Amino acid sequence: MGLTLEAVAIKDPIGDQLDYQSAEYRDAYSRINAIVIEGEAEAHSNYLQLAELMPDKFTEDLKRLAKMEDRHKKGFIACGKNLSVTPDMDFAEKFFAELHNNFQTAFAIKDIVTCLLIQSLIIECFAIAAYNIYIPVADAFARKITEGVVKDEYTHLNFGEVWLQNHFAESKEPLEQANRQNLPIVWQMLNQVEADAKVLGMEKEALVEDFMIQYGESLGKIGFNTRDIMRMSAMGLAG
Ligand code: Y39
Ligand code: FE
Ligand code: FE
Ligand code: FE
Repeated sequence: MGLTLEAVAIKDPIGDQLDYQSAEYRDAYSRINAIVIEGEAEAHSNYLQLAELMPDKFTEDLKRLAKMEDRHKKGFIACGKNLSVTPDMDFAEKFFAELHNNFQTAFAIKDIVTCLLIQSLIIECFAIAAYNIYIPVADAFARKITEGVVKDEYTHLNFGEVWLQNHFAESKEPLEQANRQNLPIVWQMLNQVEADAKVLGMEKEALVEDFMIQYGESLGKIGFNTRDIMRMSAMGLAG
């Protein structure tokens, strides 16, 4: 009895209806898959750049995180190949351009707080939300890969949380400023992929909800109060 109920609960009704071989699915996948591959590649290089900025005692950790991102990228490339999809990398590069530029600008002035906010908080929370929403509707091959990846992303998020928590007093203002500049970009990015995500069985509302929960929880761990969290996590989120 209990077993039957559980089996029903984990079977996703949307997942069952998806035709992973349809032209529509594969077309949408060519963009979402590219975004994830590009995101993982940029995350790899962002952690290597953070290793340059941060004190030596973090170098080993950051290189380990970078290596994980490189592995993630390879996993998602395999997911695209498995569906015979060619990822639209031009689209993906443009998709990340604004966040990428902001990270590079912060790196150039050795602004660790902004770099961590962009990569370890915003991008990791975006990844965690997207991967958690994707897993129940993914094809069996991609599901397995994504389940392994999402565990790592929590480790990456934790790295940023711990450092920012330990430097909260001096990071509070710059974090609010960097949040104001970068969070609206994420909501715009989400709007750009809303239609493609839906074809893959992922609803924008679910992505927003998951992101907000994850990001809010992180801001809380770092030291922000509930009022700050509400204000910060809705920044730039239009209806
Ligand atoms: O740290 C990481 O591994 C993050 C780079 C990966 C970003 C993944 C971005 C996912 C956005 C997908 C949007 C689908 C609706
Ligand atoms: Fe990753
Ligand atoms: Fe990540
Ligand atoms: Fe990551």
